[in-house]
Amino acid sequence: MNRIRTIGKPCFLLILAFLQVLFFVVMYRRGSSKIFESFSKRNGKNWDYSKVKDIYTNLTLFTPALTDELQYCPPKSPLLVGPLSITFQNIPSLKRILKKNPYVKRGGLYTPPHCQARYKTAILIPHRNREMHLRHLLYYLHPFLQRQQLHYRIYLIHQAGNETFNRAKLLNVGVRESLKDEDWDCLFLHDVDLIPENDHNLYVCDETYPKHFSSAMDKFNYRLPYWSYFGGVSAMTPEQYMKINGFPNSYWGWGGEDDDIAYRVRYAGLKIVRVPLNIGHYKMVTHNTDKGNEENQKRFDLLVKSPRKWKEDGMNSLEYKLISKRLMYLFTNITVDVGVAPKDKKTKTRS
Ligand code: UDH
Ligand code: NGS
Repeated sequence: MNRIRTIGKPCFLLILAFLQVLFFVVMYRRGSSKIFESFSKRNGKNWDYSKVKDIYTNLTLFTPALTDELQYCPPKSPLLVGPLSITFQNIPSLKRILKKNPYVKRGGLYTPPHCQARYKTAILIPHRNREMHLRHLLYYLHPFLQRQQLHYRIYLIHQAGNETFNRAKLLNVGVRESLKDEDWDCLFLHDVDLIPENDHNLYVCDETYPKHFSSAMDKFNYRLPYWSYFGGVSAMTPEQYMKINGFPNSYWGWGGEDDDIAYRVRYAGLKIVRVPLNIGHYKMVTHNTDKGNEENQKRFDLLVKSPRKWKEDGMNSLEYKLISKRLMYLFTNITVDVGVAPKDKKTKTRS
């Protein structure tokens, strides 16, 4: 009874209102993700990104083991160095990348030569007309994954033709095609222009939930742009991917498909887990809007329909024409005809 009377008192309500205003001021001034970042820092190492290492340092010291019976790689790789020096000043040639990665086999496949890997990770990159970005990514990603002692393969899912780009559908194709090669533990859905800056950001899936890796991108001042953001780099086990029915095939052009995927995760009774902001640092190669990937004017309508559509638009309705699958020196190139956007789709150039 007494407590009810206290709650009813004007001074109590005033304090409550003050606390509420204070909460919003702090959130607004510092950015919510900055606040969560400080929580995450308490749990982890406070990395100093002004002290960086070359990604190839001492990498080739680990030569093939002399015996056929390899021991499991240690649970924590001794090759990890932390923050890495990433620059886009010179575009490395494929020949140079190849020379620096002598243990990478055709198709962009790697198995540690000195120990038996604990994880098998497939990297799936949606692609068209971004060859320069691809060279930067290959230069940094190969040694990054080798430092983590993973068994891995890099796949490029290349959209043939000049029709509107469809990132999500390309990733569905990548999942289907890569699982024909091997029983991957983990599927990485990786934009071509994002380079991880810290090799402690392990390219391994969370066993229970879909995981977002690019939680702190330089273009967003190393914060999350919004709470449910799931774009850039994320990863799922094949089981998680099938549980959300993969990605929607119906998003043509820029935007919204990553938000749809984030919704699907929830509809399927899962949640998104994230790499802490102090480790999930990524540098983006800056670029302009791509021709053929203009803003999708239908994306908000599609997002509204998402709760009804997710079970029928995805891996279970995926149709495409495989044009070729080539084992290049540093990656597997899957070229695919994903079809065209429905006729009534209107797109406009982003301003
Ligand atoms: N992609 C291609 N080719 C394209 C379009 C997209 O390869 O023509 C791939 C690529 O892997 C890229 C990903 O799809 O990283 C996502 O592309 P996006 O254009 O949706 O996202 P991104 O973050 O750029 O690369 C956002 C638009 C930037 C506009 C900047 C205007 N100042
Ligand atoms: C949101 C988009 C996402 C996009 C994110 C970041 O607004 O697809 O911005 O974009 N969602 C919708 O448009 C509904 S970025 O700054 O990387 O160009 O990923």
